[in-house]
Amino acid sequence: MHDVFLQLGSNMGDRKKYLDEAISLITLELGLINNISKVYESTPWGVEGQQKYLNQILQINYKFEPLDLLKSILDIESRMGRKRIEKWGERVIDIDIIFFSNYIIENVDLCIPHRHMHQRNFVLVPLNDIASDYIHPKYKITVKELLYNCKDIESVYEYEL
Ligand code: PH2
Ligand code: MG
Ligand code: MG
Repeated sequence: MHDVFLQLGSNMGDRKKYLDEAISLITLELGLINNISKVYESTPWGVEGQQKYLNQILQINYKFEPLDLLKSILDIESRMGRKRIEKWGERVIDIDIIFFSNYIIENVDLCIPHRHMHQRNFVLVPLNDIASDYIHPKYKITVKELLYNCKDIESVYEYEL
């Protein structure tokens, strides 16, 4: 079994409903959820003029390999109505692989651990909720230390349900 951390993001329509729908599909189709962070709201990182994001991190047990997971995630995103029009465009759902056990994979289609995770509070804050002592396989420091070192100045707020 692989220990996988996924990040959910939504910044269109009923954002909380989309996070919950993704959680149901992931549980049914990918693997049991071990742990789940609180939901956080933040301004879109790297783009202007979009609705705020809700983000949440899940830890799941996954049986297969990274490319299988990527394929299933893209399939869930498209069934949930995600349209890919431009990079960092608004989306009903984004599901990103943050860690896949201690794998390090760096190619054009897939980068694990997530390429930018250590530079973004919207990833590190929820991840720190459930995996503060987890060690980044490439940088060899914990999530807690990544968060402490992170230069991102954007605030991430706990979302009141
Ligand atoms: N995802 C992006 C770009 N910017 N900003 C926030 N706050 N949350 C996200 O999930 C996010 C983003 C591209 O995937
Ligand atoms: Mg993303
Ligand atoms: Mg994505």
